[in-house]
Amino acid sequence: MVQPTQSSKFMTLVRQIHEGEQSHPGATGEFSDLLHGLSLAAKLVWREVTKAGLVNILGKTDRLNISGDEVKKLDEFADETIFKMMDHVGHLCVMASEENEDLLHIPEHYPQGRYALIYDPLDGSSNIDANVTIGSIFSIHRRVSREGKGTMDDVLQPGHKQVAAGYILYGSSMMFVYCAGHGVHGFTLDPTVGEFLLSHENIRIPPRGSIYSVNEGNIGRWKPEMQRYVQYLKQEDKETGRPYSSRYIGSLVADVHRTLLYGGIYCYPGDTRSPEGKLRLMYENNPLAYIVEHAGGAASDGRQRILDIQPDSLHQRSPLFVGSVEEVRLA
Ligand code: FBP
Repeated sequence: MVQPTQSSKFMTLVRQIHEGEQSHPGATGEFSDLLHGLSLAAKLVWREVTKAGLVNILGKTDRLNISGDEVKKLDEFADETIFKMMDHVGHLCVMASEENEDLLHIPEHYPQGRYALIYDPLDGSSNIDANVTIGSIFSIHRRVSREGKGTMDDVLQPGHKQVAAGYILYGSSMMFVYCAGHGVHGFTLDPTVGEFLLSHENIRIPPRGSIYSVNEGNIGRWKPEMQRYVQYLKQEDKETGRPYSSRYIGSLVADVHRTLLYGGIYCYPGDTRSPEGKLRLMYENNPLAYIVEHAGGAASDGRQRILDIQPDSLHQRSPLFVGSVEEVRLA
């Protein structure tokens, strides 16, 4: 006789989203379709990532993207896979990808939907060939334009207007971490059944932490106050738990995921070479800030809350200080 259980052992990503929607009067199931489509695209990317060392998908495409970064074969595959998996679901009116200069419109022969999808197809590209954890990042907004083809206004909305965001980790295991306004949840892929199973329910970031993550190789280009801040973290002082430990993978999703679980802070400040830092507001900072804030943390550009920044261009950058609320305040 089967005993009803509450265990999350059987909580798949699709089931949790469905149940989440059922508790919302008027929910249309569009969301579960969107997140389900993204999770499927992620599985296809994961398949290529895991065999990258074996097949000729490593290395470069000799193409530069809008930010002048070299485009790697795996980037391109991930970019196309996410677009092709999402262009016909009928819930999107427009997409924007870090790898593409302009908006990605939904093909005319597919229905235009109520949402806009913004994504970084493959984050941490400098680590691809070294088999280090990389990821994909996504952000979803409700359209503001009335109907038909989506517009720039549907994408260039402040981060606090996001209705969902998340990232996928391609690491020792594959994880799908998302928030749709009701807690941050992590699912781990069980490759034996090909399903994402709930492994980290309602993630909460510790209010404090003693790990800092920043590329100190840039210290010579930092402002004096940023140099002072990192020097402060490295001084000996038991009372304040210093010195902090330094951890820097160089894959934003991996560094932020660790910060989410262990606490601490990840920083990519502006510097003399790039005053607005390196990271992109729409594809990287907004979705990660949404996740960390919903887990009880904070995210700032050093002056204001990331989610309050009114974007004015698709590929604009902003400094990022994200992590435990006390650590961001200290920074
Ligand atoms: P992309 O790989 O998507 O371009 O992202 C930028 C990134 O690789 C982040 O993942 C990472 O945190 C950062 O750049 C590393 O930059 P740097 O090498 O300057 O420390």
